[in-house]
Amino acid sequence: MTEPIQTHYRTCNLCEAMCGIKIEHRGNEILSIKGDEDDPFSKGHICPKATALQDIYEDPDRLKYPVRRTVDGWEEISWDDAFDEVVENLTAIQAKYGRDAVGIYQGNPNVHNLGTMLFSPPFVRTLRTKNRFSATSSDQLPHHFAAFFMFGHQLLLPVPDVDRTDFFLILGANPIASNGSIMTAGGIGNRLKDLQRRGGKFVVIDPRYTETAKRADAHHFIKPGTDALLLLAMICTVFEEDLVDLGRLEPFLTQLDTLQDAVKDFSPESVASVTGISAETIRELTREFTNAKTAVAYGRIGLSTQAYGGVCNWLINSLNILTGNFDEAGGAMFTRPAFDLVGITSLTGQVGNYDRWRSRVRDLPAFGGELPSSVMAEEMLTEGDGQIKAIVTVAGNPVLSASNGEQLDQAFESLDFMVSIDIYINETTRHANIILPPTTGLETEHYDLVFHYLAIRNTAKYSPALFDKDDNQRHDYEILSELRARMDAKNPRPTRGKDWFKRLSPRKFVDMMLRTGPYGAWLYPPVEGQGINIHTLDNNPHGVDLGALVPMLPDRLVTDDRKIHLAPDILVKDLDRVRDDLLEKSSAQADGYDLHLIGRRHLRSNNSWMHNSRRLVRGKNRCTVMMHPDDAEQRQIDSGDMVTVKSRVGEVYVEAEVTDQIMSGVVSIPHGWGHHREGIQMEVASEYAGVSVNDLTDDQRIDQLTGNAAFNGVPVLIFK
Ligand SMILES: Nc1nc2c(c(=O)[nH]1)N[C@H]1C(S)=C(S)[C@@H](COP(=O)(O)OP(=O)(O)OC[C@H]3O[C@@H](n4cnc5c(=O)[nH]c(N)nc54)[C@H](O)[C@@H]3O)O[C@H]1N2
Ligand SMILES: Nc1nc2c(c(=O)[nH]1)N[C@H]1C(S)=C(S)[C@@H](COP(=O)(O)OP(=O)(O)OC[C@H]3O[C@@H](n4cnc5c(=O)[nH]c(N)nc54)[C@H](O)[C@@H]3O)O[C@H]1N2
Ligand code: SF4
Ligand SMILES: [Mo]
Repeated sequence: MTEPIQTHYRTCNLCEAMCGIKIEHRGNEILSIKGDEDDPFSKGHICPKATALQDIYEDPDRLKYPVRRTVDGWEEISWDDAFDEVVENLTAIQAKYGRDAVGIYQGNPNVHNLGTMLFSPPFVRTLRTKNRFSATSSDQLPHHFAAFFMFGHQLLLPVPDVDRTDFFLILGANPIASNGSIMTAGGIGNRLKDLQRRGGKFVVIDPRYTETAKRADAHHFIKPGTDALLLLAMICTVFEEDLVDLGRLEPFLTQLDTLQDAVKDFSPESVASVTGISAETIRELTREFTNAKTAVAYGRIGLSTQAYGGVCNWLINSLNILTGNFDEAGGAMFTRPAFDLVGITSLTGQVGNYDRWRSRVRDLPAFGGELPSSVMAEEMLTEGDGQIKAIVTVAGNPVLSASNGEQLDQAFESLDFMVSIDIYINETTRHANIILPPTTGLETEHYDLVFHYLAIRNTAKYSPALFDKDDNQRHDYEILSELRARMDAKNPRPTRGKDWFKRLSPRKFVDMMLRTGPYGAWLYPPVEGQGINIHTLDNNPHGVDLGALVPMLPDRLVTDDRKIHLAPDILVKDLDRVRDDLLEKSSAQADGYDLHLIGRRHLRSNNSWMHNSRRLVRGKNRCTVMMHPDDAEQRQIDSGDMVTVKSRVGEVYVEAEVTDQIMSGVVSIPHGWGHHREGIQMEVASEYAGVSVNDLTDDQRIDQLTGNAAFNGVPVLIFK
């Protein structure tokens, strides 16, 4: 008898948009993946990547059992042997060289995975190493940095209230391609259309005329890495033209005068030529922003992965605050999620930290318990006490995603031992001695711990696993738990007291946090007279809508004085660097590196790891270097020509795409490609290899303040 067709509802966990999806399947056979019209948040929206969940599930290249690298290639081994070998090596290396000799790198899918979100922290603590790294310092670290110093908690990230704003200023983000980031808003395209339909406007500031810019009411090209100046000039104008409107926030703000003083020299006239935006445009933009009934400035990757990311994020918050657009409907707002990570960590004091230790080689401060990903290679390659001799990577592919990938290749190769928890043998994991492959996607249960808390509405949704795992498979959290237990057993001083982790499954954990959270059983009854617990979510497979964002201040603040700090010293001081580098140094570049490199994302791609889905990668080559016709003509380059792009650290040979949709002087290559490297086992990805832009980005180019990678604005030269 054939099995019946069944329907399963869940949340797509590939990007931050948290789209509800509806999967029809017969047993283990997937028949269709569509948008879930009944999901109260995403309302049926999906993108082409959702269907690739099927490709990942069925991918013959995906590892299903642990493998060990030998001189004759990879061999399958048992879980028990794999765990033994990993723990033996890690403990031996720590015993011989000290705890910091083992490093760990956690990649992006960790934050899209309930199990790793809950079970990584105890595992990391068990390693007791200072050499912790993650994709955070290649991404949103500057947001955390600004939040920590302004609001007292690194996780207090404001999100733009897109559904209610009248004026949306987007800097360095391309949500039509990325589907939004630190702004979880399924179907962002429709939300932007609604904004325009209700008479609102959105304006994009970007060195490229992006998919989002094309739909905007206005777009302004900006020279890469100069947004801090634009924001300073806007704030300067707000003060100069008396446009400050603190509203409700006035009693819980400090350092207004310091901020005014800090920005006073940055007139629109003084920054116009450097940013490429005229003084008149900057003033007009500021007036439009302040005159709008509600407005919100929002910046993402373009601003946080540049040399002044910390300052940019501080200034964006400040602009919103000064104009009455903070913690108010239509402005930048904080969320109140059902699993309230910020609430709990505010109570326990885990609000973040800065400079508790420094990196050994470059002396860069740790933030939030992690060192910058840009120092990872040198910590492995530079000999001496404290050198990293072994590394654990969890759901990360730094060879393609962190700066100076070729150096990372060498660094991983030089290690005594490496273990990767990953589903593929890819550019990074090919260096591992052992790979421990978890379940993924449709085989896992899901509650979006991180993205509910970055969402533009308060919602909650739990998805059970669609497919049972095979007996031989392990979930990420089971792998982490087992490693932790075995490491602890070998440790003369085990990390005691955390053993409740052993007894709590992710589902029970979520239930406990929901019950004690802001909508929990006895505190707030929003659903049919009952508070939320896991059963509420079981009974609402499309998700539960908990309403629009609400004002949260001053209660949510965690600064000592319960006030917003508008001008933290450390950020104000960094303006010297902005001034010196951008206004005082000549912009002429040494060594002929006369173009500035930026990145880009494509709707059908997701960082480095989804290129093994044929339906996503097929079609026209997307891994091209975009350049302006004037720059191309000077170098006698035509579209389709193969060209060499060279930076201080490396070079790539790539197809040129000549287009006036990029600012002259700027070129763009997407990240996540470069699957030509030897030894990877991803057949489709290898066929569509492309080149890695991170073979050009420079590990020495960081935001000196936060340590975040400065991928954008890298000086390069191009020739045919
Ligand atoms: N030049 C440039 N570089 C960039 C960026 C840029 O804009 N420009 N963007 C940066 C940003 S924002 C980010 S977030 C980083 C991402 O950087 P990384 O996180 O290092 O890279 P990913 O490509 O996301 O790699 C994810 C890895 O996780 C594995 N994986 C997928 N699902 C699972 C799972 O369920 N469990 C486990 N254990 N493994 C899994 C994949 O096989 C892959 O190896 O890249 C950064 N790099
Ligand atoms: N389809 C798809 N979706 C994704 C991802 C993906 O790889 N593919 N990755 C996910 C991840 S991990 C993240 S973090 C988010 C990121 O989400 P977004 O931040 O929206 O990502 P991008 O599309 O890289 O947009 C960054 C924009 O900044 C511009 N830019 C570059 N340099 C500068 C600059 O100096 N100033 C200004 N003003 N702009 C600049 C670029 O031209 C680009 O348009 O996307 C997520 N969603
Ligand atoms: S937008 Fe993101 S969450 Fe929505 S379907 Fe696409 S990948 Fe999944
Ligand atoms: Mo990211």
